[in-house]
Amino acid sequence: MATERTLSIIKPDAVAKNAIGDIIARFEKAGLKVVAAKMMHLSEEKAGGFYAEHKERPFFKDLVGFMTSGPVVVQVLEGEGAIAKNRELMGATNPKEAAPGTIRADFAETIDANAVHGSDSPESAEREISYFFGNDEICPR
Ligand code: RTP
Ligand code: MG
Repeated sequence: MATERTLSIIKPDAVAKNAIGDIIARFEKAGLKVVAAKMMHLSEEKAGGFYAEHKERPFFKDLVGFMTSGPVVVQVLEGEGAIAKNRELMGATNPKEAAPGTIRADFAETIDANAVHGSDSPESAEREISYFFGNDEICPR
């Protein structure tokens, strides 16, 4: 499998729980490398643009409200099959359906406050990485 990059966000609920380190440790233990990272408090515009694909969905307003409710940690993860591997570590969108041992099963409470985001395809990964990081902010390793 090819080396890939994916965008990961530790969402406001997980940051508020002091789970940043535990979550990043799971990525690293699974062989993913952090090649870019920053903490930021998203504006409505930045969060809305990020989730533009969901603009017409009934949960869009709540999603943007939640993503702007506190700081997030945004990172680029690199590794073999990084996109699928990250989605596997995250678990299902709804934490109640997430497999035991996944990040969402262990750190998330609800489908709204579900601890992490991960790109879902190579196309989204490319768009999402460049939405948050310039090339000079990514450190190949
Ligand atoms: P994400 O984009 O955050 O990694 O999550 P995902 O791919 O697993 O889920 P997606 O379908 O892209 O939805 C984005 C986020 O919107 C919220 N959501 N709420 N109330 C609902 O039915 C509903 N569906 C989705 C979740 O917080 C989800 O992470
Ligand atoms: Mg998604």
